[in-house]
Amino acid sequence: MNELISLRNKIDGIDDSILELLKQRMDIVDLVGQLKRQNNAVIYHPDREKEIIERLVNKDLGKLTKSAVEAIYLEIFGVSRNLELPELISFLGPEGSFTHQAAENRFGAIAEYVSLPNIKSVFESVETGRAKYGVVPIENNQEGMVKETMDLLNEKNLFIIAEIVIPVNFCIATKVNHFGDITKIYSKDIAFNQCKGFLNDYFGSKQVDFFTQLESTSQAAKLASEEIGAAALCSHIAAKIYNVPILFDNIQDNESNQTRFYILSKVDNLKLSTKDKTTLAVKLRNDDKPGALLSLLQDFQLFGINLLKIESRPFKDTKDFKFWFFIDIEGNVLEDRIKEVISKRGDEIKFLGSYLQTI
Ligand code: PRE
Repeated sequence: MNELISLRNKIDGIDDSILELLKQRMDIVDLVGQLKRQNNAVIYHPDREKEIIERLVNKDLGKLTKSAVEAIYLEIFGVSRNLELPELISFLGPEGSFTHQAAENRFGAIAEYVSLPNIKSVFESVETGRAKYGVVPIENNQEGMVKETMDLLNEKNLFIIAEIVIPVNFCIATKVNHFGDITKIYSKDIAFNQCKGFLNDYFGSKQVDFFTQLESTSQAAKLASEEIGAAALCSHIAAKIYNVPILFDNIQDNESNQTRFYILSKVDNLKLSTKDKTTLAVKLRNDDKPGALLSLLQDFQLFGINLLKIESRPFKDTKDFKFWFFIDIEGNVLEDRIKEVISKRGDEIKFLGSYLQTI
């Protein structure tokens, strides 16, 4: 028995060394991946994999067979390729939407993007690992909070790892050189509504069918790229995707219209900075007694935590008219004062993420 224990101890020691070496290998694979992404090179190199296996199976393999070495290495290559793959980012589509613009602002041109039809499918793509990060809208400063995003954050187990704020800017994109030559403007109802002043000044005398309403502003940009005389009232990114020149920029009535987006991830990605924000979902335990909310706010005060936002949301799984709170506070969960208030409140608080505060 003692002999078995000592042999197992030896195996444990060797496994530690194998793991350490695999970690070192993955660090290098990561660098290879970065190089490949910079040069837009292909990730999968079956020729290189074959070369590695052939070199190894021609060594003294001891008790290992060639096919065992091959099987082990094919697994390793699979893990490597996964690591090297450009990050797949899902966003609330369609392509050319402001959420797409927010995603591109954050992740740049190297990342791969997938446009999904609704907020729930963005959450699910990150949950299942099909996408590494998901980008969804959370708030527009004119229209308020996006309820679906708050509710899904409460239901699912994803973390907010960053927020992005972008101005809602519209432009007129067309291949026509002079606005007098535009024969039609395509766009979406919201965009038409948000640019009424400009449209009235420049195209006020036109017939109603001059303005054609579509499902999305990217569809508008696509038509503007295809039809002679057509223009699109759309976002910059939609104009860019369909390669349509911008004739007028920033034509929205309201200059202060901004939308805030979240980047979602399966891991909380915690990092302390000088100005962080923490988002919580709070279900008060004694909400049938007076002062339940007050006692939470007093805890924030006690621990020196500044409240940034509080929104109430209904519980959907009960017939009662009960609600929970979506709360933003200043600070990071890595700070003791925030850790303490969360542990004091126990399961009343669900942590949704700590990230750099941009507004
Ligand atoms: C590596 C991974 C994937 C490729 O298919 C080939 C080899 C490896 O794990 O060794 C590294 C790599 O990307 C490369 O050498 O090009």
